[in-house]
Amino acid sequence: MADYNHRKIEKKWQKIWEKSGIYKTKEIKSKPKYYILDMFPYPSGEGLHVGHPRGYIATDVYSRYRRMKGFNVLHPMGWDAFGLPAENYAIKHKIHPKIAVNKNIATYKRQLKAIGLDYDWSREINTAAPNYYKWTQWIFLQFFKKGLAFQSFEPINWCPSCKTGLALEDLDGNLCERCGTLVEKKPMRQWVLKITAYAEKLLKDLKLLDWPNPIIEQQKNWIGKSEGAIVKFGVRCQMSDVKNNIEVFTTRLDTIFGCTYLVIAPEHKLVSSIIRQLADQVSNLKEVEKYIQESKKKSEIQRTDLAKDKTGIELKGVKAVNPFNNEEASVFVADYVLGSYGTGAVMAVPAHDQRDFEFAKKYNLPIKMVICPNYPKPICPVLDKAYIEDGHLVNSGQFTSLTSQEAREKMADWLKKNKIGGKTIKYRLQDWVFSRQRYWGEPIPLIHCEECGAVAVSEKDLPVKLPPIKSYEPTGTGESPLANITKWVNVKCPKCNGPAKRETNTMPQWAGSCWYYLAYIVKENSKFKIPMPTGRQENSKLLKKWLPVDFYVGGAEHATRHLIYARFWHKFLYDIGVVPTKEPFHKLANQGLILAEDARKMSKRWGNVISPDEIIKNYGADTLRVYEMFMGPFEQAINWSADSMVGSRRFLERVYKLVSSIIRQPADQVSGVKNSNLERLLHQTIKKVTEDIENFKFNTAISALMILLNEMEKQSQLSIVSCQLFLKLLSPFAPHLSEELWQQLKAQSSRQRRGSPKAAKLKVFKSIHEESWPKYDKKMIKEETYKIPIQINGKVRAEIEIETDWKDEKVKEAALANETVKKWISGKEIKKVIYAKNKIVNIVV
Ligand code: ANZ
Ligand code: ZN
Repeated sequence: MADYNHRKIEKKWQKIWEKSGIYKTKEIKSKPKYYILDMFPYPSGEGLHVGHPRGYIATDVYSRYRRMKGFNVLHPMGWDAFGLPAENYAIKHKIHPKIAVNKNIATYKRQLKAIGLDYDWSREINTAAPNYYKWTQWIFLQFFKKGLAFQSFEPINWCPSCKTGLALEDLDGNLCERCGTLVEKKPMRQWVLKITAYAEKLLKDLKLLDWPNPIIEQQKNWIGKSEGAIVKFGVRCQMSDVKNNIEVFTTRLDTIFGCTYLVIAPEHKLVSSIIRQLADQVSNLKEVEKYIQESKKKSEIQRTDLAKDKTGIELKGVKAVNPFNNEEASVFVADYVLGSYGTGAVMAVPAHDQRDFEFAKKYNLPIKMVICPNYPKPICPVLDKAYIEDGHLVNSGQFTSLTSQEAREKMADWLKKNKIGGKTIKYRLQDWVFSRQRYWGEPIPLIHCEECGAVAVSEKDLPVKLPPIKSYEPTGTGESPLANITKWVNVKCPKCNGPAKRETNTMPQWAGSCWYYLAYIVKENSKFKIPMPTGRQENSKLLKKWLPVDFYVGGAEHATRHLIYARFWHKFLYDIGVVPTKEPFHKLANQGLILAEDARKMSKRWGNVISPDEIIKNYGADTLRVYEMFMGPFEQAINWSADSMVGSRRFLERVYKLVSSIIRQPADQVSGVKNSNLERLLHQTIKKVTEDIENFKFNTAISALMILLNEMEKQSQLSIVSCQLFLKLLSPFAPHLSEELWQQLKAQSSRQRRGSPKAAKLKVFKSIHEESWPKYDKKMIKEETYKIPIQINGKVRAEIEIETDWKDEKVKEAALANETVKKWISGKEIKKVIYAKNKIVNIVV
């Protein structure tokens, strides 16, 4: 018998599948749709390693399964080609990013195809292609027109190595997420998207989603909703009365009678304005200014680190007035308070907040307890740390004796009545810094005119193409390299026709991935037909049909970046009437990492990278696929193991050998062989594999197939039908081998039926992947009936036969109806019938 020649088989079927277009998604009305999506890769220069395709293989298995179940499946793939990773790679290797990216795409595509993934390549997209980014720019313009894209001059995070401004989401602590460099604060002009306008919707609609809990939690924390109050403190100086107020944000208004000082963030506008207005009254002005300078060097993470010693400096000569009791409190500038959160100022309550407690101890500030844990005996303990729980109020004027909860309500009402504050909600989420001072991104389609300000490029002039350029390295001046191309920069104002300049910043790398799942749906003849808000009906029908993405699979590292950004864009597009659903991705799963055999991340640096090319060449794509699905639970990280990989290869070799032996048998020997035990196992396996695939438990699905194979190998004779069922179950995992054997079996069985080898020639090619998914027979999966004993008053008197799925009542009835039992109990009163499941029935008379 010829050996299992994976190379020949895999090449052959990949060609035939491509030619016959079986994976192309057609707009079939009669079938229900299923949209399954992978997080698309940015094509890096190294190509794929064996860890990358774990998720792609999983969606491939799932989409094949769904197709066989009768769904019209959309399973597309594309390239996230703009952005820093691609550009940094290009700079390092001194290749123009466009050339580098295209080369890398070619490599990725070849590798993905070699794995036998069932993508509909006619819908392939590339975020860096002008026909694609035309629409990225178009969506940006819609934000702009609604006032949700605006210019800001606030200091932002700047990576001195990548030479660009970054969004909060691009940081890893206080390091640049891309290159690990410590970021700085730099004031500069930038475009910002008002994602905070969607904070509440982003939070609320999480409950519509079927996502893993950890991701939901991360999104909640990132949005960071806080319900609290704003309070205005008056400002008083020794010599003059001031009109200034200090507004603080607090979640613990109930503690306000314990406020003994105020803290303002060093970057707060109020600090500079107090210094300006009251310079002569702040006695330690020099020191204060020095402190402010120092704090600029620290990152937010350093500043808010709970373990770090807190520093600050008093504004001597300035006092704040607590509106609740008119008491004076000193005012500090301290960098543990952030300018970017709340109001940038805090009422410090050392008795009930740990940071304030430590600060108060250090600077010898009064600690006043106002929440008592020992109510109704208001004996407050001596504190060695802050008491941070709720309790009852003490020393709090008219509010004394209320619970914390009641006090927060009543005090907020009081503030509102006196017009000095009230309830408010704050979010941690910050607006999205959306401009980059880099070359390799979508140009922001705006024009600056001295007369008209920032003006949108006319929609008919989109895309604003990224001009070809020789020197694309970042300048570091805060300007993008595009600023140097005067020919491109100088244009006429679309409004007044006067001289104007193009915006030279580009969009961040996350822009293109905010709508790519829509692009796959509306791609037609290499154009994208995004429906205009005013409605191009035929296109919105497509979006209506395919949205939302039913199942989205990718890495958990995107929890608070891509998945927040894309939800934000989608919600905006929903509000302007472009998309029909509130959320883009209904169900989500995250694959675990595949680590190297040494348990480290696969990386060039460690020299432990395994390429799928090698595995496919030596063992086959089907082996790679089966192994990656079998290696362990899908969401868990796991080490690569060459030995186990070879085990998967053995499994496929055994399948090949067994089915080949059936194919070679004379026809009359394989037909009509029935074996009830094997058939039962077959149906049990259909049930198990079906349920496991549904639940992304691929490893246990494959082990069920292994058990079935063991049994099949033991049979002296096997029916073609059982082989066919086996192959169908295996086909999502090992599509090439299953197809090869399936087609051979088909030829064999039609020879049998028609008796002529000629008739066996197939006229129309029908792939196993277009066959229907096997159904199990409920009756078949039951174990045979079995016997249990019946005791009467402690002695075994009879035996009955029962079936596994009988309910307890039915077993008891059967016991009482037994002829022997009837004799023993006739004329007696039955006191109790006890059934010990699957073991024994006890009758007490
Ligand atoms: C007084 C107080 C008393 C507070 C108390 C807490 C406990 P979350 O829940 O995270 O929203 N805060 C407000 N703005 C701040 C800023 N810009 N930088 C640092 N801290 C700030 O936290 C809100 C609480 O964090 C607020 O409530 C405020 O301290 C502080 F027993 O006000 B609290
Ligand atoms: Zn960087």
